[in-house]
Amino acid sequence: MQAEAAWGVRWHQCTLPMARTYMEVACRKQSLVCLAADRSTMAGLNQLIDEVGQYVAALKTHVDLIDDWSPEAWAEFCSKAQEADLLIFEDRKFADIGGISRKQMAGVYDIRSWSDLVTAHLISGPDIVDGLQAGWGDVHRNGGVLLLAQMSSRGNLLHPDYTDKVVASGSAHPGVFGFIGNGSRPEELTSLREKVGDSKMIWTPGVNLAVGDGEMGQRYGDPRLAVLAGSDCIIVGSGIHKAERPAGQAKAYAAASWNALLERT
Ligand code: 5BU
Repeated sequence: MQAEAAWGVRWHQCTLPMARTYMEVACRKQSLVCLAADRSTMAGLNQLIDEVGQYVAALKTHVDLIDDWSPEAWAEFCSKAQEADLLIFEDRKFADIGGISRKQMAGVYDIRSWSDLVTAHLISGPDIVDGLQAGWGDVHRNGGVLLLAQMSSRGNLLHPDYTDKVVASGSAHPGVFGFIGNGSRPEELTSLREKVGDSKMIWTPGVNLAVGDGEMGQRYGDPRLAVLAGSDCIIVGSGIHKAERPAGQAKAYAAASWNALLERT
């Protein structure tokens, strides 16, 4: 299916190159799933690509939680992800001033050289987005920033007035790919979508086919309801990587999210 037909108004208004790339990958895979690949070994991560790569559009990583990380093993993992037509999204949650965020894109992990997307808090002000974009620019690559407008965990401090300020500032910035919204609460997502309009993505963690409370304050909402409320990508971790049969679960999340997109459009 053509991306324009599947995404409707979002395709027309969300013109950032990385957003268009994502929407096309999602169409090829018929999946709005970003797998939160929270495995702590390189073998575990590579296995996930083999098992579920065909059912997901992006991989979300936490590069600093891997026990046996090495630059060579990571480079291999990233090429494997590219071959499987997956965007790579490092959920680094940058939060420092612009100049330091730029430097943090380099360093041991060299996030700027392999990430297509990263997350950032706007707590330090809007220059963080320029810093992160400068980081990609330093290695002549393009990338997009997802700003945390909401979080899925209980008791978080991203209150509605803070969300409004993040949306107002981020919506105007071409380096902002979109916003993280709370996938566990469709009503919060509906109101976030109203504020954001159609020109930016909303990606949502806190999604699971088994809704309710998760470990350590995590909360889960239903994938279909998240997409109908305005989410453009459901971020699913343990629902897939801890399942007995990850491929079967990934397929189910892909179908739920893709059918909901078609229903929404
Ligand atoms: P889970 O296993 O589906 O609960 O994994 C959720 C992932 O999304 C995990 O990697 C978190 O770091 C990430 N996450 C989240 O759960 N909630 C948030 O608000 C943000 C990220 Br931002």
